Amino acid sequence: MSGFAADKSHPRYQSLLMRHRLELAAKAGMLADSALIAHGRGEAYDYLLGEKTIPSAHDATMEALAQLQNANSAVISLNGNAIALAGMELMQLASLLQIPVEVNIFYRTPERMSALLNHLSKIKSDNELDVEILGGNPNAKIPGLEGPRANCCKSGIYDSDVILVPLEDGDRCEALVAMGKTVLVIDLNPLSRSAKMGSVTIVDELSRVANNLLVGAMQKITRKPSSNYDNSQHLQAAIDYITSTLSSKGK
Ligand code: PTJ
Repeated sequence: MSGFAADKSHPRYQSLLMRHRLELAAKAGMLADSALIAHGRGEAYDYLLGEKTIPSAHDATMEALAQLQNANSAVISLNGNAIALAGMELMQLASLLQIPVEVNIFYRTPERMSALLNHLSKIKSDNELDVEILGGNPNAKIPGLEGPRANCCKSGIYDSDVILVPLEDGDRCEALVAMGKTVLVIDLNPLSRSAKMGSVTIVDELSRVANNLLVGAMQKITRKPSSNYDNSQHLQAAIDYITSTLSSKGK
């Protein structure tokens, strides 16, 4: 990757690589002005999680995969940070699962939308992926939301029954749940409103989740969604993990 000098043996290689991906995406006009602030908040939680997938997050990831595989009409919603950090892996996942992706951003400008859509189209053509990329021509609105962030596509987010939303904001997550959808959230902050609102919240770093979902889909791990999945129990497991990390670091 151009301009990225860190050695793979560096203990924080993965974290540095993610920062570099965000820097490149910012230069290409793909990110919101506050994207790096949001990422920094995520990094702080990731540090407390030991920068690894904890068991409850792995379980939530497998539940999310089961939900995506068993949906009638699943979609992956992509914002600036998600595309910068794991655009390739999420496109590969969508291609394997034969579901569309939809670019749907909080800070919507025509310039950002076209930079993000062009980036995904390039990933698609360079890797010969079979994915429908939605978001360019929204023709529906998420009820209960004001402004451009309500815009979505009828054949994507609007009609979906299961939606994967990496780094969603609390309001939109709530609005999607109110539409009756199964909302799969990725958020390193187990205390966030989206984490609490989600049907299945994966408290893990987005690029690790994308990779775990992709590996699961490639290994053709198929299971039915659990009938008694308890999101709050999984959030509590993440909080307990963080608390135990803090008390052991204090010793
Ligand atoms: O591209 P846009 O316009 O849709 O804007 C995207 C951002 C992320 C800027 C926007 O959605 C935003 O401001 O997000 P928030 O409200 O700051 O929320 C970001 C949440 O994601 C926080 O709870 C962070 O802890 C979490 N987070 C940040 N980076 C990661 C993360 N969770 C998982 N993986 C990450 N890499």
